[in-house]
Amino acid sequence: MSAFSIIEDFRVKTNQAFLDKAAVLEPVLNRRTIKPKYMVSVEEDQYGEAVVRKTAEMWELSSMHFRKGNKVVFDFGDHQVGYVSFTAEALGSHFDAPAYIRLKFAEVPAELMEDSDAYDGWLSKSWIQEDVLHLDILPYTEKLPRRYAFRYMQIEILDTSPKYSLKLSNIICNYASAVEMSSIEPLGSEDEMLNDIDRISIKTLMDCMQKVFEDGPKRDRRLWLGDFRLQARVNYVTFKNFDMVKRCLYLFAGMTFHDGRMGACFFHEPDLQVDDTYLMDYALFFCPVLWDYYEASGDEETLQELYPQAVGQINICIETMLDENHIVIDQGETFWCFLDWGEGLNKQAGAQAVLIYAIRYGIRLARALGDYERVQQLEKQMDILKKAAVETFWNEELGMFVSGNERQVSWATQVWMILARVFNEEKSRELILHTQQMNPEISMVTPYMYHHYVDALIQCKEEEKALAEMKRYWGGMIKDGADTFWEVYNPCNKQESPYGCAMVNSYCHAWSCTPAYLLRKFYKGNEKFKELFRSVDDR
Ligand code: RAM
Repeated sequence: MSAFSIIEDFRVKTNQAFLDKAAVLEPVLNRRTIKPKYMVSVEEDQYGEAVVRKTAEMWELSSMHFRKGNKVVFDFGDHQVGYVSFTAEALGSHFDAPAYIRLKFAEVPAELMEDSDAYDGWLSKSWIQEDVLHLDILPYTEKLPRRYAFRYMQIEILDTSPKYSLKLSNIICNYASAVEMSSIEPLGSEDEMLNDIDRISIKTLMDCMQKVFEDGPKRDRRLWLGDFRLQARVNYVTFKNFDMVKRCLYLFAGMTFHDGRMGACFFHEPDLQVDDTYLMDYALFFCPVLWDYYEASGDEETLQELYPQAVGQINICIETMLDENHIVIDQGETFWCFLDWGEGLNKQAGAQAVLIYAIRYGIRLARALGDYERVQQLEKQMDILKKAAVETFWNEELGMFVSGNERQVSWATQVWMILARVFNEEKSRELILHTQQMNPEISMVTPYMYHHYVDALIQCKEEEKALAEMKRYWGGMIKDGADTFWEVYNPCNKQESPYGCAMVNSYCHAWSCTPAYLLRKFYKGNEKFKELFRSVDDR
């Protein structure tokens, strides 16, 4: 199902002072020169999986000559985000025709086996990272103007001429990120799998931290509120780059829909623009993002300035999105609330739960500012919404919450009702265990939703199970070759894509970086999990 929103005559409300604050906080990116590690071949095995084999060392490149039909794949050894350059020379009697080459950049090897002409998804094909170049004069150092996200770079020689062959050298990626990973202390677990999961999570976040918290450096390369909330949480236990969070908060607050609703997504280039997409859950997340930021940074000025807009998102939902029974009105198949990319997922009950969840943070914000009238009002609203949620969505017979007219049972609905604390801890625990047992057909397909599931398990004091699920899911991605964590991962369907074709899936996606947060916040330093971590003396 294609999911986007286009508003003709889109009107925005701008707070220039906020946008100016955000502009001043634009980071200067750190740059590093990265060279490929070696050359490889990528071929399909009998199961259709990509198999990578090392074919040559980089020093061997100086004696290689490439002609029409030749392909060479450079492996940079890890995921990179940056600007690539290389030098091409002609060897032979005369350089009598331009060199004609095709470049392909891939985050995972499977992308190199795909034929972009066969792409039939609903997102723009322009996200596929390939380019065709004519090199008119050789020797020449090509500095590719586009930023790529990749580990593998393939150069295919479409043509030279019978009179010359190509020699390639100086292949370089100028890596860019707003942060440095070397500043982060390793997790230090006895369990190597957890160390890997943590390290890859942090690498994923680092590659997404550019001029804003990008959702993915391959695609969409922009700031989404839902992704931002999770990225900021991981950032507080790792890079601690408060300025970038502050910048992104002020961007969302600095330009909204004309009626004050916050956009789901923000474009920071070529100029600052809020997207004409409103997602109820994402807008509500402005409350937890602001609270988390205040809690981590102690920046009261920002809290004060942005508080009205944060609680404003709650008010807008209460005033415009509920029916007379205090239930969120289901907007069906339109792109109105996200939750997850699962096919056919009904969002109604989940949206109700996110509203309750956001109110909890609204209360914290109001308390921190001494706005007790608002605290009371929000507490009252929360009780009404919880009661309505149980009355409308709880199905005693099934022992689970249902959603929408079709009374659909999904994982997302249960998880969000738990995170909303609609039930007490014991009943929530029963619910999550029962959900595991029943395994509803409408499952979870993104690391984003899996994060909330693991978070719900932790909230129900099922930390061992949470850890096991984290290892199974994120560990599964590692076993499947992840250098950075992916946008979509369905262990039962590796070709799963919300976009109708996996070629535009992103394989370094910010919302999948949360294990570093969960591990560092809930497990490290926790007595119960002491044996998972090496003591300081052992290091
Ligand atoms: C996709 C991206 C992004 C997400 C939105 C809802 O475009 O994956 O990360 O937040 O969907």
